[in-house]
Amino acid sequence: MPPMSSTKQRLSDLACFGGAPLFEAKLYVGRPNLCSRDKLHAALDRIFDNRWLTNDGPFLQQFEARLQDYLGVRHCVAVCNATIGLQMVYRALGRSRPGRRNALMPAFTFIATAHAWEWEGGQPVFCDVDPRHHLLAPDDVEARLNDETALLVGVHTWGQPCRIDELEALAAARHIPLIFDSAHAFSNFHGSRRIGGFGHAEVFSFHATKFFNTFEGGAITTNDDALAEELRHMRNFGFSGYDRISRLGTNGKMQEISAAMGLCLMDELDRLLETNRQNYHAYQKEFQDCPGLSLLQLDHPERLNCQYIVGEVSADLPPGTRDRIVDALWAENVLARKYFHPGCHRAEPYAGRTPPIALPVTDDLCRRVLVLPTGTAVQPDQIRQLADCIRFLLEHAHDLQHPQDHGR
Ligand code: T4K
Repeated sequence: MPPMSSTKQRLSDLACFGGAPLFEAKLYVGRPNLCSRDKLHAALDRIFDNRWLTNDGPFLQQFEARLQDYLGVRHCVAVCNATIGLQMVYRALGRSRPGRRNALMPAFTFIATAHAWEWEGGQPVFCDVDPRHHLLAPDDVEARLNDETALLVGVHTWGQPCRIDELEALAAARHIPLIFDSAHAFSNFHGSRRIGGFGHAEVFSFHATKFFNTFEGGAITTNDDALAEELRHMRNFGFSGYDRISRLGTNGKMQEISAAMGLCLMDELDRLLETNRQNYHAYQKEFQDCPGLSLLQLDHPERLNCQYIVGEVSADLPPGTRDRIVDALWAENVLARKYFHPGCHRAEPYAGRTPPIALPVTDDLCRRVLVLPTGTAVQPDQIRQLADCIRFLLEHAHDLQHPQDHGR
């Protein structure tokens, strides 16, 4: 194999044209951040000593208490993943208005936001987002609200708080429950409060690819005592005591080892946040003069987890350029992602439904957005090399071949 190439000067230097890849080891979006091995081993020893592996164990209780304290919210119900968490909240709140099946939500989100509601027998109604922040647009929500609306779902996309105050006003005026999919927003602030206590409930993801993870996992947060109790029962098959089943439930429980991972990683949150913010600023610096690609600018990066580095390929470049850039990056061992492509409204089972909806901003973003690697597995000099490579790719956008299959 030819040696790694640190700069690309000719087309033949590109890995997609036979050159050496920029990086020897793959750079991933969503490479898990890890805690101290020794700490997790010690926790595992205690789990073995306890012989208590799941079902409301001591690590889970401690983890939930710590999350409540950290997020400044009355209740935290840890779950096995955010998708089940969303399903539980949708079921608990989405049926308060019988006969209504529609939940308004952005189409520019991970498909789980929509699937969880569909899974509960509802029907997602997709709304557009704003081009600057990629967040649910309240005016589009207002235009689509009607007597069939059961729920309003905001998504704190890329960790940015969505337009919470306006969505709260819209939901309150119509007496519709408001839920936030906060999968990206753990530890982030809206004003002086952390995300977690807004709307009727919020749902976090602690999936391996999130900056804070519990292997798989998530948490529902709420200030509503009755809702929290209902969710705790729901999480455990509907049991409200031994031999007492008080409602329909599921298995949404978080295991002890996941709660232990969460506790260990909470001790390292400052380090993880610092790394992400440094990477964010390094990316901003490297890409400030990069014709053809602009990075999403966060309003207050010092108050956000900065876990996604989001680029937008210029609309002036030929159609398909984003896809060709992503393919070329994969060949260089940079596994950039096209989140969120396709938009939910163009994915099954929603795409085949009529009438087709026009969501111009979403459609445009889905064609142009790419997400770049960050987190503790990415080093500052790699960001510089990556920026040089992307600049070269953009300069030669017209020469790039059609997307090739790099083993995806
Ligand atoms: N709502 C929103 C807005 C979300 O973004 C998500 C999830 C959810 C709800 C649902 O949350 P959970 O039910 O998952 O708790 C990934 C994640 O699986 C998903 O959690 C996340 N959002 C979504 C944005 O990204 P994929 O299909 O892209 O995952 P995958 O396997 O391709 O992994 C992404 C990259 O991370 C890969 O390049 C490889 C790398 N990776 C992944 C894993 C699992 C690693 O290096 N190590 C690992 O262990 O969805």
